[in-house]
Amino acid sequence: MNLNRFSGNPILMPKSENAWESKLVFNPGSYLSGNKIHILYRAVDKNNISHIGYASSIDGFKIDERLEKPVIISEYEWENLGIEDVRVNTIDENIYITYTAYSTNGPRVAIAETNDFKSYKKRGLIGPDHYDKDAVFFPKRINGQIILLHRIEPNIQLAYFDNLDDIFNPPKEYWKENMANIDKFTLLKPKQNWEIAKIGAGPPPIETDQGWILLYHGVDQFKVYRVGAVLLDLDEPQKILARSKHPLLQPEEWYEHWGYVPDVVFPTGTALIDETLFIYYGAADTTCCVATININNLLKELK
Ligand code: BMA
Repeated sequence: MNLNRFSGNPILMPKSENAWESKLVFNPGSYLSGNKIHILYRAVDKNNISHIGYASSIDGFKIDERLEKPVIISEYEWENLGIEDVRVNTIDENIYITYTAYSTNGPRVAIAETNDFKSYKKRGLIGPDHYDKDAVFFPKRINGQIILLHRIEPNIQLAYFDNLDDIFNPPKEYWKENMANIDKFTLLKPKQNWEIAKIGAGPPPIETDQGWILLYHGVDQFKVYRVGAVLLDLDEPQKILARSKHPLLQPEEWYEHWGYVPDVVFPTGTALIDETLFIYYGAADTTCCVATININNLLKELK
């Protein structure tokens, strides 16, 4: 099973005229709304600080709009080393952006909200006070609960919330108890050689009639990043129904081999248009790319 890379990749490259995105642009989150795909990408300046830029596409391939200024920048102490790796989520029909907030404490998970991709309201850190990344929400409640995927190395974990407000202000001992019982909350561990070092969730899971498709990245012992997929039960997402034995995508093209961090494909966004699943990914931590697959073929292959 292989994804079909767009022949015009990369779709976004660094822009030397804009200092904030002059060095690297990669790991694009995406969100389909009406007939437009909103793309929020990580942009790195000469001082290695990350900001978030905005672009959009109608057909999924061609970039129709790209803003000259970043839309999310570092403002607070807890993100003073930059804002990285956005995922665009739906929670209770509203749009929430999860990102890695980097500071001298290391990476933490943070969240912001938007309803128009023009203004963004930061809601601060969520998640445990621990090295944590790759946070993404299921796009709808399951059995009444809001479910977060996140990554305490090397595995992918789940966290359950009854109310929206509990995400921002969890009950006092919430994360302490969660971390103390981390095995219970572990969804997925590395399995194959190509993902043996660590794994992390990609875009928000995609709902199908046969289960949730979760795309993830897997890292091998040589730090090569590839894309894997699992199928999770619709009502009990901690149940794994199928898992890719081989990667769906691995570094093969020049733009995936060559760059600031060579041999990386890092999926962070999707858009499902009819049966075509568009997958947005960062290549070699340097550019943004897109690949597609027919969703029914992906399901068939997974099973
Ligand atoms: C991870 C993150 C990603 C990056 C990947 C590969 O830790 O920093 O943004 O794409 O490493 O370098």
